[in-house]
Amino acid sequence: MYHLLKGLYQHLTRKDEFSVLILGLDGAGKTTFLEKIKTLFSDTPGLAPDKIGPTVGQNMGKITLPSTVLQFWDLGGQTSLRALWPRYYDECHAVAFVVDATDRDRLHEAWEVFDSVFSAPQILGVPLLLLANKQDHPESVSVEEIRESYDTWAAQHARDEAQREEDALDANERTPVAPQTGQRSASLEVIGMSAIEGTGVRAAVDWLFLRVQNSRRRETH
Ligand SMILES: Nc1nc2c(ncn2[C@@H]2O[C@H](COP(=O)(O)OP(=O)(O)O)[C@@H](O)[C@H]2O)c(=O)[nH]1
Ligand SMILES: [Mg+2]
Repeated sequence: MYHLLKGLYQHLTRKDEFSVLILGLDGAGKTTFLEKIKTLFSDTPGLAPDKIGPTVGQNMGKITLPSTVLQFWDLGGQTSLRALWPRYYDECHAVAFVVDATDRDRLHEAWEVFDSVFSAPQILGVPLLLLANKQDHPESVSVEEIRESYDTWAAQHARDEAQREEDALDANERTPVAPQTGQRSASLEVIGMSAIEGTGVRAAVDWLFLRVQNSRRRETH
């Protein structure tokens, strides 16, 4: 009974406030994205791109949408700072992962980091959006190519994992590897964006806004 009443109370007084993590390698454009969100969706304009330095620690930005508050956490992407990300996983309602589509040399590194987010147990069931940033740049990889690049990397990664498992197991005890990540990647949403110019930023926020409303995690808070 107590739990029922507590649940009802929480339901009635619930503020629709959701946390969105902005993750990605350093230099991907996470802070530029956050500042553009502030400019487009709040009364206080965000920092201009030339005023943004490397992020040490975190930046936060809150925007108010119809009956909903979205709180964005832009976490530092340098290797040393990535170790802090999992501390935020339990509390987040969605993840926006930003990829620098002009940096072909670091795409694989981006996929490795993306995969570590993707396969974190706390992130299962949390809406995950991939943003192919810097689409304004003439050298940038298109959304289709970004998806292809990830799929190719993920397929290879799955084969490597299966091989490792096979090597580790006795031939009689082999079990098929769960294709969980593969299944999820098929439904992965990729949006092209230019955080500097603002193209795709509204589409990204709209997607996150809609998805957090239906997020399973919402029910547990
Ligand atoms: N051409 C282009 N450059 C961008 C874009 N977004 C960010 N940048 C640049 O990429 C660099 C890193 O951006 P920043 O937001 O600090 O990346 P963070 O480390 O992920 O927070 C800066 O020089 C930005 O001006 C974009 O959409 N297009
Ligand atoms: Mg930053």
